[in-house]
Amino acid sequence: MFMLPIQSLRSKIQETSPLIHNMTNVVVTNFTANGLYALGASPVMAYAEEEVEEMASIAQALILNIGTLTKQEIDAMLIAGKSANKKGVPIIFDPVGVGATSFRTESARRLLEELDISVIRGNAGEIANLTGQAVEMRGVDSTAKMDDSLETAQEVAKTWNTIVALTGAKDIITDGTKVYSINNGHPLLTKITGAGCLLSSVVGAFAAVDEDNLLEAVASAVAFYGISAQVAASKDINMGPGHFQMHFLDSLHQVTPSQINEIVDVKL
Ligand code: ATP
Ligand code: TZP
Ligand code: MG
Ligand code: MG
Repeated sequence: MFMLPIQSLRSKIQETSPLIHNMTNVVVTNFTANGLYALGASPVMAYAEEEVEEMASIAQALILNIGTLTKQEIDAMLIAGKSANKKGVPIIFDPVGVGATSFRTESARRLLEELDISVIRGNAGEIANLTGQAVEMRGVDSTAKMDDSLETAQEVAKTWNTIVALTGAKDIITDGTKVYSINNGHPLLTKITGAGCLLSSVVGAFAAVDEDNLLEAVASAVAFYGISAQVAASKDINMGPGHFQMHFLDSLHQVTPSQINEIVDVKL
């Protein structure tokens, strides 16, 4: 039986506190920083054109998230991204709401064309819109069905020579050839904002401590995140989104190796 290195990468994050440079949206900034701290990483948010080149060059991962994009922010992302590429810092791209407006679609294409992106993490609609299919989006939420998601994820991975994490009730992690299918997670994740955005940053933290197998690091991040959500939701049978958010942050910090082993549900 194969095993993902979930606990060993998680321990490495706790031991080394990798610096994660987030260029993210105004909705999820605080939640993302708290989630990364709970995991054991060191978050920093930095956006100014005057400093992003320097910040990205000293980070262990760079997260580009277009949730509340502006032209200025995309220009700054390109500066940060080129600096990260020069230093070999992995870039995680979250194409929030791509397909909802032409500005989002054009900006996502610019980032993909001009940067070498290590991982794209998005919902089914977002990943489909990156193939040129016009899939309807409800703002930042996916309305896409999961039927042909595997082919879509593989196509995006091959086109941009990257790893794709397509998330939803089931998650697909692929480099275009090898595929991990992950059945962890909890529906309450769809009732709080930033569940996807924080996951993209958590993927960055796992990528930051990975030495030689990025695909497994990304799958480990997504599985760990889903397991943490299940542990959080199990604290109370009547749990609502407010308490879930609080318990979820605790779980990212407190989930035990034996809970990971018991709950993990991954197929290769
Ligand atoms: P959306 O904006 O469509 O909600 P998102 O960017 O927030 O997308 P999701 O696809 O919701 O991202 O993924 C965030 C996390 O939530 C992932 O860990 C995923 O596995 C989990 N998740 C999403 N939907 C479900 C579900 N119905 N059941 C279990 N886990 C889910
Ligand atoms: N609007 C613009 S960005 C954003 C909203 C609601 C947050 C999206 O977060 P997620 O993680 O994709 O659900
Ligand atoms: Mg969501
Ligand atoms: Mg999202």
